[in-house]
Amino acid sequence: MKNFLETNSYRLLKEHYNRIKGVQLRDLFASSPRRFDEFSIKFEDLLFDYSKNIITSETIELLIGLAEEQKLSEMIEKMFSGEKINNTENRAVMHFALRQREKDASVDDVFQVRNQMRNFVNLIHSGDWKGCTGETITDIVNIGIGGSDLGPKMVCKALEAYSVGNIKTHFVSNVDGTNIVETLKNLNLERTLFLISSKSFTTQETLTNAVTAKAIFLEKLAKEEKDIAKHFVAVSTNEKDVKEFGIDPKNMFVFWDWVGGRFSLWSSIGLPIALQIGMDNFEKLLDGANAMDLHFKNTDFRENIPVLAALLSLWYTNFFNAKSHCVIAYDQYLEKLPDYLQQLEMESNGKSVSRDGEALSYSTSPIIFGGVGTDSQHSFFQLLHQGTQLIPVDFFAPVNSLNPVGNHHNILLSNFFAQTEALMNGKSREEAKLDLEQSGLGAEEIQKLLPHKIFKGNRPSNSFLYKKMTPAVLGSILSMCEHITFVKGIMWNINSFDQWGVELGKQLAKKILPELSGKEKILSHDSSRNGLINFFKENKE
Ligand code: G6Q
Repeated sequence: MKNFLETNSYRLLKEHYNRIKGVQLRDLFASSPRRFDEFSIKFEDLLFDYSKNIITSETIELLIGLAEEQKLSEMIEKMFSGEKINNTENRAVMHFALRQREKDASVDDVFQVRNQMRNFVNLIHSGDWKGCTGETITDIVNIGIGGSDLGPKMVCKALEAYSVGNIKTHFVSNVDGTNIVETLKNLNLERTLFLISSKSFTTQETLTNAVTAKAIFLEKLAKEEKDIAKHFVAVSTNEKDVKEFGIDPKNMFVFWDWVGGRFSLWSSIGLPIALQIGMDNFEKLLDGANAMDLHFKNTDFRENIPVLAALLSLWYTNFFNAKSHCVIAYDQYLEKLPDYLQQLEMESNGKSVSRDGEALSYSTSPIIFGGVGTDSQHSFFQLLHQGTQLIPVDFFAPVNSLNPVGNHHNILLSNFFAQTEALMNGKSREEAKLDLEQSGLGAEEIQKLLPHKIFKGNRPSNSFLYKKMTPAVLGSILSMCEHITFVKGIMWNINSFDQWGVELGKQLAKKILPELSGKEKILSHDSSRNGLINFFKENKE
């Protein structure tokens, strides 16, 4: 692996880019009736259509050449064989092992913990697990942040339709007291179970919320300290601190340092998911992910969905100079997908030094943003269609709705199909002029309005269409996204599995915290920080 700007493939791609950059997608479609067949892949219940990208078959060949020069196959092999490819933390990267079938297991412990999860979920669902007043549990409050929050929260939302019994999951992540206070306001503590989810069990936000939850519980409900065992369980790698917090290690679900936080929803961090949808559905989620793992590991790059999607993203980032990447779900169940992908991609690939610590002279992760269709259409799509930047878009949509009502789903999907067409084809000057003429406007008015009505088009998109939202389909989609992130990291020669960038702010906050108490004026920082802190102190009620 090297600086890919120095590869032969990069040079060839650059020349190819100069030839192809002005090509219009409309013309590519007009000249090849088989374009969709050529640039789409079916994988189980999922269809990946990447035909609306500014590419030809030569582009794909050259991008694959680049992947080969960057030794992508070797790195895939290394990850799946458990090598310590997270080089700055000296750790293996084995989230795939969490979803392997037992017969192929790389790590036996995974199945012990999964059994422990199954027993626990069964106890909660059967009502055999009782709170300290003898009530059964109906509400699960997950206290965690970052990777210990975003994945499970997104999946719980996405698979809401598969909920079993009357279990409701709630998520508290922010250290802003409003988050926990508002969450607990309408809950009956007698029926509430707190999951303290923290890989390290040292995260300030999570521990602050956990201590508050425990204090509220002790004040309002518990008669004695041992009642805690009936309402608090922990998901962590840190047994010592879990014990110290007062949680019985029997009620602790472990995972391992080879699972990165943002890749951990498949581990016991997924306990809120399993509690909401049941262990059988949770295992279907794992199976769907495993199927995609095998596809990624064993399929030729020309037919490999994560590899192709990653290379296309790189094509826009490093050749078309795209700075962002948009994700739109025409599926209300995926409303939290953009938040989750934001962490997955931006925390993993938001790096500016190589694996060996050398400063990079090329762009890495684009800014990920997005939302659900059709809401986003009425919000920021204006910029996608007529803004000055090229922003590739990934669309996700189900063929079948889990909530068929009236004509909603056809209306929804017609918008999805229409948006991808509008982005691609745009509206030419002639077409816009004709529209205005047909609306009966005079020549002067048309002249004035015309520039505002033109859509340049030629804006690329991928479409991911799946039969319907199921645990297995979701598992495949998420595993695909993880592998896309991994492939980009390899291409850019960065370590996608650390996140040192989040440390500095944390350290500074620790220094500032004691300064916020007491009356004395703060003069030790720059004038802005002093001014802000002193304004805070003077006005604090
Ligand atoms: C994710 C990151 C980060 C982490 C949180 C919570 O990949 O590592 O988002 O998940 O900082 O960490 P703990 O689970 O240790 O509390």
